[in-house]
Amino acid sequence: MNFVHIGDVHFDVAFSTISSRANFGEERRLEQRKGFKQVIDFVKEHNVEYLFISGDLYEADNIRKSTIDYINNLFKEIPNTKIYIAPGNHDPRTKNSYYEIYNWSDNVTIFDSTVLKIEEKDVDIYGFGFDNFEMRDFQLNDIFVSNKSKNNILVTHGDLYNNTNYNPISTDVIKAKGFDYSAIGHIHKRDDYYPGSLVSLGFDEPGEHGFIYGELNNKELKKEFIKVEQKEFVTENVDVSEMKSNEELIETLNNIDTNNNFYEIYLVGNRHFEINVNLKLVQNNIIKVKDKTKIEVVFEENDNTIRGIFIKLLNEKLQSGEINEEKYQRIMELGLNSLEK
Ligand SMILES: [Mn+2]
Repeated sequence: MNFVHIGDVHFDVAFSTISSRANFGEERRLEQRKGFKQVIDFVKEHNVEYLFISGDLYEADNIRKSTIDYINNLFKEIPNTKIYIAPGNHDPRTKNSYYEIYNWSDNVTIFDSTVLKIEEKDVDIYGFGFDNFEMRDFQLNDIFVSNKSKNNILVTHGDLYNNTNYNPISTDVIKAKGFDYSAIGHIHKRDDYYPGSLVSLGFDEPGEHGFIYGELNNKELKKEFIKVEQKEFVTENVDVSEMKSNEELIETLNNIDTNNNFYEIYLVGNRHFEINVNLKLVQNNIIKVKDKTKIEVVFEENDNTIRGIFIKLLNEKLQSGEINEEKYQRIMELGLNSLEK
């Protein structure tokens, strides 16, 4: 048998933290649609028998019916593929959720919090998901693979690495159960269990994103990661130590080859001018600029001018822990600016 495993699409997520630049959220939502369509096209092309969606397919708070229609119409385009959805903590199968009230395509099965075992010709599928925004029911403990000679697959949404309220399940328990493949969702970074988010949701999800294609025959698993075409998120440092003005800084930012990706810039080093970056003057692919520079303070130990005494006092306050680094930097800049006027 063959399958595609996707997780954490988060359709209609607000993208609130990174939508300060015009149309960014809208553009990203289009990428979610495009990425999902790429999955369906792949399923068609490779005659994929099973599509496993391991939760957080959409954001319950923001999801629009038009998006559900979009998803379901694509499901209808692959009538020979069996689709199994394990709802997650962002799209739980609550009483008034779309999982309950919507008329889904015939090829779709949606799990709830009770473990369901589905016996197909060449695979047994065990699945369960969230019926509320939190879940600590430990259903995995009660699952026992009944036919060990058959292919066995687990489909669920949960936290493998932390004891949270999001279906905490451990890799040890999963390994002991003897599944041939575990299709899990929740963590957005890809590893052996998680395919990661289908489309990256921000700068904390750098690099390539996509889905898993697997073939499982006589308990022999072959799987590969399939990249989904999308703009990637990149974080880069720009050292301002040698720069003399905002203009020079903005020129430097505009000369970065962002190669159609989204950039977040950390300004680092010692600054010699007051940093004030007007994003309107910066290329569109740079979404955020964070100032992490430090002010360079040159002074002599025996400097007994007001400036020297001010610096010494402030250094003492930092060393004694009376003020933190951030406060130190701010007071130092304000103080030196006013003393040097
Ligand atoms: Mn989740």
